[in-house]
Amino acid sequence: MRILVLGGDGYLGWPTALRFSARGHEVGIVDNFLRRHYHVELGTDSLTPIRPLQERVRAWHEVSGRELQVFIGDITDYSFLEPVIRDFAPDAVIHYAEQPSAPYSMMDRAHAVFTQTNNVVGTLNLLFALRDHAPDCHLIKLGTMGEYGTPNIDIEEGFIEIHHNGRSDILPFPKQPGSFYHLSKVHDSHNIQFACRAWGLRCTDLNQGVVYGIETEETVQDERLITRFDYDECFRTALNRFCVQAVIGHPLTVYGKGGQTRGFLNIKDTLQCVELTANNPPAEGEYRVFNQFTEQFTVMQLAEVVAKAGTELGLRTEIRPIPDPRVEQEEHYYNAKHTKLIDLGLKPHYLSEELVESMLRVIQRYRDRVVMDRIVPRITWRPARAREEAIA
Ligand code: NAD
Ligand code: USQ
Repeated sequence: MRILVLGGDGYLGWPTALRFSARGHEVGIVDNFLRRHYHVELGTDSLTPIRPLQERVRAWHEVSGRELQVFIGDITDYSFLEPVIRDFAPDAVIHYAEQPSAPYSMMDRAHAVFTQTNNVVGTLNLLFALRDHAPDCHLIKLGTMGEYGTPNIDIEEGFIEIHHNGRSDILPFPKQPGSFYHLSKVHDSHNIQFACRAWGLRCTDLNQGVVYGIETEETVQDERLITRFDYDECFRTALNRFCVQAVIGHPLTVYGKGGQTRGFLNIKDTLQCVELTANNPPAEGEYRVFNQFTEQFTVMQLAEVVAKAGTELGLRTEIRPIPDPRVEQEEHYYNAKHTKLIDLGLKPHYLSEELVESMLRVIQRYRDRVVMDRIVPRITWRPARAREEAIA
């Protein structure tokens, strides 16, 4: 297949590009280095020393003998994106190229507007480019489990059967997202579903849970192929962050009661899920949704696994809950279906103490790179007045 990875310089996009290239597909990467730019803006950096994209691509060629095509540009710029889609003529586009952080989107008005403009306009541009230049292409879009929020009923995979006043229909599952970032994904989902209905495009919306992990089969082949790994308050995910905190001796920052439950998956399973999806495309005009995670945990359970693994390695790890900077339920019902990818053959890598220990060992190699004053959260969901009242 000819596979275009939008956001191919990112945490998930880079290993995904390598995976498909290793399998013999023709792979193109699109990125505008926005992710690298956010870290310059915030004074943070990847724990792992990632190389410039061109150097990574050369290293992959040395290791594998395979070429990756690179397109540097912004997908919100249609004059850039349109010729890329037309000339590359992809069989599948894997779309990771969005601003992925909830806290970043909650910093202030400008960051909320930027997040929604970048994400919604980029996806809209892509839909038009596919309609006009690659209408049979399979769009594999990274959405998020956070689109659903935390309702007090079971979460279905995208759709729910509703009985109302004696009639019934299968309708999109209700969405109650918890940040302007998560909302951008809901807006994308609506636009994509409409484009499938109106223009006959085919799309899989992958509602992915929180990803953890550093290494994949391809990235371990050469240090220059390592993917980024973040631990700061903005661009981290919970488990990755707790692992870095354990290594540097910082108390694990469980927010609030720690009963927040989410779906989680190993980065290796992100690649497996995307590959299974690409190998099993939907029909023309079909919009389908897969819930992409392998296990549910509360945040406190994650912290406990990290604390245990840290103790095994002789680290002094302490869990110290801090007031939740977000507006979210700190204890709640959560039961989300996730059978469609299993039905396609997903073989999960489950979370274990051994796996966390192996992450801690990799992190120990780079511990001198940690920017210590970027651990404690400063971004809050509440407006300044509400914060002052809460403190009083
Ligand atoms: P990332 O920031 O590392 O990767 C996104 C990449 O897209 C970056 O390299 C960035 O430079 C690029 N990009 C952003 N906007 C662009 C634009 N307008 N034009 C061109 N390139 C652009 O993030 P990630 O963690 O790899 O996440 C990838 C995708 O998966 C995101 O859409 C995210 O919302 C989604 N997702 C991530 C997770 C997770 O836990 N990491 C979980 C669920 C969903
Ligand atoms: N949390 C803590 N302590 C921390 C960091 C986070 O308790 O130090 C809590 C948060 O309050 C939240 C939960 O852990 O309840 C998950 O937070 P997170 O930062 O790991 O993940 P989140 O902000 O939800 O976003 C991440 C990715 C995003 C993706 C989403 C999937 O950054 O791109 O969409 O996971 S999901 O959560 O399923 O929506």
